[in-house]
Amino acid sequence: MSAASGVLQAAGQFQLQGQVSGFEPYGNGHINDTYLVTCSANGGAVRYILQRINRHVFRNPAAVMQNIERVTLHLAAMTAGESDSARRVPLLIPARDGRAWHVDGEGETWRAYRFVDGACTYETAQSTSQAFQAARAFGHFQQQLASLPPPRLIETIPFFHDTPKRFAALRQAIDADVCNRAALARPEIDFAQRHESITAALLDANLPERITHNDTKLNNVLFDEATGEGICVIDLDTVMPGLALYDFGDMVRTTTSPAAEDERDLGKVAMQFPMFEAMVRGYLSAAAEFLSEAEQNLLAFSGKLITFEVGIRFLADYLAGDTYFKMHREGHNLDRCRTQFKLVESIERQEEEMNRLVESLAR
Ligand code: ADP
Ligand code: GN1
Ligand code: MG
Repeated sequence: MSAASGVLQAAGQFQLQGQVSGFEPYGNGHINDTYLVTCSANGGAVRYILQRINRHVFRNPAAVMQNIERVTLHLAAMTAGESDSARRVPLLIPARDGRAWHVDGEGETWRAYRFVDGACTYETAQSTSQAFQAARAFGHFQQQLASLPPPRLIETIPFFHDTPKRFAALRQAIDADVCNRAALARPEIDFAQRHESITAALLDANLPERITHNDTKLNNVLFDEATGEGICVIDLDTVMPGLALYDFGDMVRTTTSPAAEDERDLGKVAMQFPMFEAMVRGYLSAAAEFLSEAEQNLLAFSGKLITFEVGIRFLADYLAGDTYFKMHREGHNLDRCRTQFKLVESIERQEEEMNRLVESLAR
């Protein structure tokens, strides 16, 4: 079957309105295959997001979907009655058999979401108010999920933010050096090794387990085009038990620098203090009510650690032959690693000042 007919066939398995009139690849995600599907219904067009889950990354796609089904139903119940409630949660469209997902003849897992109209994503923050909005949206998300009834969500990728384990995986990739690339990444390998001592700090801090998003890239928030509000948190594959600071840290990584994640001009990469300040304010506006003092004290550090962690993941993938993250050019993962490490350095230079700011804003 051609790729296109696979997409069309999968689309046909969901309870979409009208007839499918077209589809196109959509978004900039590194993991799943995402399509914008358009249907013609009642003389108009209705859009959907259709996704094929990456089963190399998610070994148990049914578990991913069970989590997402529970989480989206809970969020929908929490937001019912709010203005614009249907646009505040990515709502799953059931398959024709009534299930929340569809497995095709090749064993691929598909899901469909209602498209949130009048909203957009950004790769880098365009203003401090956007940074505030993104951080507030993720803080609100954590706050809403604090009341999810048991059982515990399934860990869709075990040890996802276990930085020491990520470091061990990097070490393995360096030792194996299957593509003979270690010599091309000497400065990055040295940088990683110099920072090994920070890897265990969050795990050792005895912080409370919460339900967290775990992939809080700026482009996983939809912003309302009219108001700029961070209206909807998307990309729920990794919502699972975690630390609040995994989410805050990844926001620092993707929201405070004006440069894209794969920028080659490292002179453009920097932790911009006003963006950080807006993020802390936005996050605390939703999360202060449940965050412990220990969590608040580590907000700035989490930005450094998660940026480092994602950097070593890019580096390990480069050394292992680019098997995990989608790539669009030669050396893409090494470029991504370099921007992460540059940002770690920038955070290091400002960490004390960042800590002082947090102290002045926290309870
Ligand atoms: P990935 O896991 O590959 O990052 P995402 O779930 O983040 O995939 O989706 C990729 C992109 O598709 C997002 O960045 C966003 O632009 C768009 N998108 C995803 N879900 C929706 C939705 N329900 N409504 C509108 N746009 C969406
Ligand atoms: C991946 O799916 P996406 O593009 O939102 C990755 C994140 C990384 C990120 C780096 C499941 O996120 O962990 O931080 O790329 N997702 C997974 O850009 O590994
Ligand atoms: Mg995404």
